[in-house]
Amino acid sequence: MPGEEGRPFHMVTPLLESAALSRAAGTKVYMKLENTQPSGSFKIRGIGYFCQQVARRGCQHLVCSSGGNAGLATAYAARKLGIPATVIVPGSTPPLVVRKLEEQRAEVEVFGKVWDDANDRALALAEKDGWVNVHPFDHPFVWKGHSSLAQELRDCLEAKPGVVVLSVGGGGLLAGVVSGLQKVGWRDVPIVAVETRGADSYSAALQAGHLATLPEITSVATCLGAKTVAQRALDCASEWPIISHVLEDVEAVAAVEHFLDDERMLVEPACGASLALLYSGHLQQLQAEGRLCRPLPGPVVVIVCGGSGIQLEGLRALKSRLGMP
Ligand code: PLV
Repeated sequence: MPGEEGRPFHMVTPLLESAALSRAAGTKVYMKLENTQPSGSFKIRGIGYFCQQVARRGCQHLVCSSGGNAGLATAYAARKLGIPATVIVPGSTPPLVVRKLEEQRAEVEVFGKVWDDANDRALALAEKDGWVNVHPFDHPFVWKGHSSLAQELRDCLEAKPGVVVLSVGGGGLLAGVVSGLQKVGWRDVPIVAVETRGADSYSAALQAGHLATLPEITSVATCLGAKTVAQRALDCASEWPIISHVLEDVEAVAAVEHFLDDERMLVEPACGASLALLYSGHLQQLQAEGRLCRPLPGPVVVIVCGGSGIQLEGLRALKSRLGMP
């Protein structure tokens, strides 16, 4: 019998049809509402699982470098497990997230400009005795935890999806979903892997045929801002039909606003990127180019990955920064 700490920390999230997204995409769209997870994003699936595993092996202190959401998941899991946590965030992480991390009783350190800087600092701290580094996207436990998402889709949908749409930062969500789809036997369901320009390290790696490191992160979708993706994410592309797609910050932010109006939920631009694929006509464009079937053999599932680093004031600020009306 698994005890309390053996139970997963994540929730089984709702899968809802969206009339607005279906209208925009010209086909039936389901939203997998990962924004309703404790800690505000899908991250608790993989990171919750990782933290449980290392706690069993005697970890005494968790340290996580994060754009915000992986840190929030770590802080949540750490509190449940009764282990202290230190979260290193880069300067690009909104102060709102720092406050939320402190509310979860994590010790917070702001270090460097982008996530990669914070990662260097976390790796150094993790050298201490009993400390364990929680990587936000590059660990098999993290992928295994994220893979539970595909099982839930399998339990909920009558027919398999025609396509799964998700956002890519370092590629942990992608790697988890691929492994989950492999497990449930939905072998021919393509995935559209969406990034914003200026955080497009997956697209860069696919084009180069090997891992590529972006010189800097210029996108406002800071939670997609890993300069280099995980090797596993790149390997997935040779095992699975993955279509990489890059769109603009303005489209991702406009999608955040549309989604708020349509579905009454506020998400980060990192998640807006996936929504923009549907709102801004990119899905139809992929169909017109013959990269996706038309009609699709099943519904679209968009992973609403969520994110806690946004409030109305922040959305307004992003719009004015991007010169949006
Ligand atoms: N965010 C990571 C990495 O940031 C973090 O530390 O929180 N959607 C949201 C809302 C996210 O927070 C993230 C990752 C992603 C998508 C992308 O997930 P990934 O990294 O597994 O591809 C720099």
